[in-house]
Amino acid sequence: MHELEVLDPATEECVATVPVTTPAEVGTAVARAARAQAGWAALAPGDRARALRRFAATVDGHQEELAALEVREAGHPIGNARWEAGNVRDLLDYAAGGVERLTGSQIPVPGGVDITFHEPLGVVAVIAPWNFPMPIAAWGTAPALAAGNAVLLKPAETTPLTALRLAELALDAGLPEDLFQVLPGEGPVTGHALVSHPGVAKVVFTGSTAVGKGIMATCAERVKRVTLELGGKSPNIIFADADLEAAAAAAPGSFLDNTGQDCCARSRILVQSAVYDRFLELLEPGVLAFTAGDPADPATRMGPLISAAQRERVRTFVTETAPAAIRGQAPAGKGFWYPATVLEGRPEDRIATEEVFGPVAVVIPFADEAEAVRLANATDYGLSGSIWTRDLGRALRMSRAVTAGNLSVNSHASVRYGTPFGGFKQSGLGRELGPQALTAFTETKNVFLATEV
Ligand code: TXE
Repeated sequence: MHELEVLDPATEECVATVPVTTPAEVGTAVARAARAQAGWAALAPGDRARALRRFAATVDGHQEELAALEVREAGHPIGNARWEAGNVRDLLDYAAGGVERLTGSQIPVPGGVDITFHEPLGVVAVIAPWNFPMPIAAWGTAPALAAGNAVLLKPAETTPLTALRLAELALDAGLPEDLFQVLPGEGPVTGHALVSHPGVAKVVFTGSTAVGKGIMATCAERVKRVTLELGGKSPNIIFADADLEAAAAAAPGSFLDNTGQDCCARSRILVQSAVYDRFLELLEPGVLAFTAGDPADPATRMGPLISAAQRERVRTFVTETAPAAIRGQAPAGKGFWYPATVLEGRPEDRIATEEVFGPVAVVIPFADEAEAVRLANATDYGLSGSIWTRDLGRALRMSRAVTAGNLSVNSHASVRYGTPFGGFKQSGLGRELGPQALTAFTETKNVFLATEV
């Protein structure tokens, strides 16, 4: 039987082998999920909410175990991994709170009564990436279940372990058998079988823009519902009037957290020319503090990259450009290590336009607000970005002018379970999280009852 080999990215040791799901097994899983979904959708909303809250509590009770698993399969620092497990619990709780508030409406019309319902879609496929294996799996799964759907989750090839454990915990918490199944396997085989299966009503995909385009094309064949959360090349825009110390202290985490494998990474640092040199000086100690090291050590701020392939990809960006302005440290020997790196570059460089997905940022000067907007918007992406200024008017003007789905002013925070998240342009389609998260997993049905026949 064909198996996935899960490697610890910090040691390159094999942590586990996991059997892949064949296309025939995907078919069986869809049929079972459809049966489970019918019963789940028929439950009283309060009972569905209670089941999800039990699932949240079970995840909470296993936070340490899940975090340790995330350290092993993804190389995340333990402190970050604990946060991720907590985020899954929070997402399930938030979604549970939405079950009984997923109300339709009655709209006044002449000649009758008009009712709008939100009905579950049926079976939903969630295709998850490896960069945040647990939270991103839960972004799709929690609201989809809450809205009355079944979920088939395909985790990334490199990180199936936390997903498999979550499915076991769901059963422990009393969720119906087959309602939430995890189907490990390769993207083009298991993933494609799921996306193209006629019994799957919606696909939620997080991953590369190239694969996202292919998934959208496959979904188009059946006009299947699809949500895409793709890459980014987000700007961190620093104006001369900003609190420079605060901006420089926050910048390293914004592109080095998760070893830069973050779709929201602020990997293009745009700095107003008047403060460019000063900002680089202030930035350096913070970048150097992100020494890569053992993810199981609570003091570690940066782990390894996910794989040898990802490290090779990151290397191609750095060798092709100018010498590093700032370069941190990473262990030698086993493990997919890469040091924190800051390059000075030009807007047209590959490093300034393509997503690196590693601990690398480029710094580029700009003259004025108009140039900042032009540079910020000069990519095919539009996921997130930060604006550092003390001028409230400028903060609002920039927030409206930058074409991205998630902006932060004097902050780098992009993701909160209670606020909408998603990209403009080629960063994605649709939104996840926030108050509309459940509605995105429903079909709207309008019914008119004539009162004068
Ligand atoms: O992504 P893929 P990869 C970006 C980032 C990274 C690059 C490549 O720039 O360097 O993508 O990463 C599944 N049908 N992001 O190659 O291939 C696959 O099995 C169905 C940004 O790992 O897109 C995995 O589960 N599924 C990002 C998931 O898609 C398919 C997160 C993502 O893998 C499939 C990850 C197919 N034909 C990478 N092919 C973000 N937005 O946060 C692959 N998959």
